[in-house]
Amino acid sequence: MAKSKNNLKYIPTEIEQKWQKKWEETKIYSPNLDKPFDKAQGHRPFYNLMMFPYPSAEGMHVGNMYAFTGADIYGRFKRMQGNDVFEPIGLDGFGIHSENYAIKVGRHPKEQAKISEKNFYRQLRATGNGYDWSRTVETYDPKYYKWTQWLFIQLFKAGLAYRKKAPVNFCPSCKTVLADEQVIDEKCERCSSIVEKKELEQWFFKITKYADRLLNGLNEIDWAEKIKIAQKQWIGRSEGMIINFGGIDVFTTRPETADGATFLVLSPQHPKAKEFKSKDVVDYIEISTNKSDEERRREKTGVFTGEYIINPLTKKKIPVWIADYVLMGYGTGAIMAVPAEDERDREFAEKYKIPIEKTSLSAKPVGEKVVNYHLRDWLISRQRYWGPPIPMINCPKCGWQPVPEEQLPVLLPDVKDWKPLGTGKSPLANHPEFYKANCPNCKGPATRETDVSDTFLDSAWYFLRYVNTEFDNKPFDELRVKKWLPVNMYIGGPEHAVLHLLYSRFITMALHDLGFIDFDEPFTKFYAHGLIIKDGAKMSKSKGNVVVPDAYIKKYGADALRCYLMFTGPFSMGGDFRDSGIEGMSRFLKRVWALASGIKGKDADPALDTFMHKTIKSVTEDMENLNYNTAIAHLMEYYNELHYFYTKYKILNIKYCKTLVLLLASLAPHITEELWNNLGEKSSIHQQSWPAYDSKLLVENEVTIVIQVNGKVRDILKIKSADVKNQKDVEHFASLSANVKKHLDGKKIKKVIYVEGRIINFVLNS
Ligand code: ANZ
Ligand code: ZN
Repeated sequence: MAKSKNNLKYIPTEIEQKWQKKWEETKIYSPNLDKPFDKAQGHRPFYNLMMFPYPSAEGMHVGNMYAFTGADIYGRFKRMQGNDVFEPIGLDGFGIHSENYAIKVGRHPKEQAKISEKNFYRQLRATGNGYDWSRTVETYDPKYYKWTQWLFIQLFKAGLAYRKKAPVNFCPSCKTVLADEQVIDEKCERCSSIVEKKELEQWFFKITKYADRLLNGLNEIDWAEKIKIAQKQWIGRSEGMIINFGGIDVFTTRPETADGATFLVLSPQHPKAKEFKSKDVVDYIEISTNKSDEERRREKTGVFTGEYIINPLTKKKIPVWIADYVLMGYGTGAIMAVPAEDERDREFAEKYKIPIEKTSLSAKPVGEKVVNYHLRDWLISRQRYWGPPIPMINCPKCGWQPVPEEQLPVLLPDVKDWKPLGTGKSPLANHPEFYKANCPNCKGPATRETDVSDTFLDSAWYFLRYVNTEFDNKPFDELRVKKWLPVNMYIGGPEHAVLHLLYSRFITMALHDLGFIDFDEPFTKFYAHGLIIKDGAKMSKSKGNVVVPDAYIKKYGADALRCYLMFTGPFSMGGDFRDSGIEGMSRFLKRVWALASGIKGKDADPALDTFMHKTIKSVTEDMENLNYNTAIAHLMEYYNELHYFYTKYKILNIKYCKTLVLLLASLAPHITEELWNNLGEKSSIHQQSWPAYDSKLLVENEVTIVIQVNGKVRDILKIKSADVKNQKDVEHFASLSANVKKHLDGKKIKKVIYVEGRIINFVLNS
């Protein structure tokens, strides 16, 4: 073992694959999930989770790798700090995203899923992340979606799933209904087509029942403020009043402005609007029906009904208009318009020459206090193929019945005509062998639901399944869940601030209320990572600026790529990807390799001790805050110091090197494992304790030395007292001063006079 290792070359690919295999064989990242929960015994379960990925067959680019690696580094750090870390991985492969890709490449989604899965898992393994590979979850696996269907049934039984006919967003290109939140600026989130409105019968989850809980719960969780604000805005709670305004109920958040109401506006979908039969009104209603909410808000249009009502406060006659900036789905679908106070009303009044009158801001109309939310119920139905069939049966006699639990899963059949129809029906509706069923209640002939569920449902509960993958007879085991959840650290992209995070919170609350789990917030801490930028834009397939990690891993090793990515900036901010940067990181690792491979033992040095303890302290703090970039910078400084000593004395105490390797282990897991092994250690570095620092050793005594050139003071040098005895060191550090350098440059030094601990004088040749 002690045989000189200096001549061993650092060949990343060799050691990386070797250790990846070894880690999986020895299961060092697979904690015993049933170990008794005993704090005194030092068993501290720590669930470190990365947001569920939804990769396509093109696999991951370095922007994705950045996110996974940053999360993994934190998990590894927590493990070395003595926690029992559980870090699972899987993939969310159902849904429109994957199905659209299958359409694009002309392959059956099931077949495509296998290809994507294989490639994605291969890439993740090559990255060296410390996952528990014995517990993967894939949403299209019947063993998983059986329980997604079970979940639907629990919500149905609890009255939280219901059907209603509603105008829905329909994407003509994806040929499916979209949830409001999947429509961005009137366009489909997936394919950017302009979204249309369609009336369809759909399944909904009653998330609105949890609006207040979802709001209040935010006070109890450790999440980034910007994410909490996004959720609050999405829920959009507003307190207001319903006032009867000349016979029409209006919702207002500013009742005190009622005397400034100079007109009344009805939404075109308001029942009263249909009572006006003039051609102008009928035409207007017709046109506005096909517009999206966003379009309606942007360009304000309207039509005068010809009718007036009396403003109950001013007793003045005011006109009734119909305008589509007033939405039927909010408040009462009618407003008192106060152009003096409200921006939107003013814009409208100016356009249509309606009077604008000052209000006294103290009107006291009579009304009922109400609370309104912008949050809408969660639209679950998708008229597509690639998802879990909604487990419901419609009986002409008994109505909608859940599929009996012992009949789950309702398997998604292998069909050839799986592509979306665009008729408002799922492809499964062409398959009587699928939809013909017997009523679970009266056993008579009945029809199965042919829609599948929204893929956001798949990802709204997966964190519960990870700790229970071996159970086929239950979705999750009570004890396991009690021990491992809620998730201690959840890391993901800020773009999921609303949808995924809100749905997961809702499902958790519902499961809590149904008595399945004993907590109601799924993620104690949520950390939003930054994004990798390439050529000035976020790295993404749609931007066409994707960099694939594979070639870099082959050339420089996963460790160099990991460290490089983390070095681009604070993990919360992301950074710029540049080819030149990885070269530098690769050189740093080679230097660490050379240093740690050549070390022979020597006595400790007090000055180095201080540097080491300071380094441990800063790196520990950096890691805890996920500031991996500064952690790496501190390790580089520490390396330089060790290198300086080593070059000088040709010998170095081994503990300095071990500390370097330990502190680097979570960032660069392979090279450090190999070096650890070379330093004579038998067990994995990833099962070692994180180095501790001694705060007594952090302070070093400093001495101030005056630097002179030809007797003139040019700078001062602060140096550790341990170093003052060594004139060569003092000369070295003194010559680094910019001002001193300036005066020494190009000149020959005749001699150096050193008064120990006080003055160093460079005397030049004249
Ligand atoms: C008079 C008023 C005066 C209003 C004023 C606002 C400011 P939030 O906060 O989002 O709840 N409103 C009510 N129902 C509406 C609907 N269906 N479509 C569009 N707008 C609607 O907004 C509530 C306010 O938005 C209400 O208070 C109403 O205008 C308008 F200085 O009433 B307000
Ligand atoms: Zn029946």
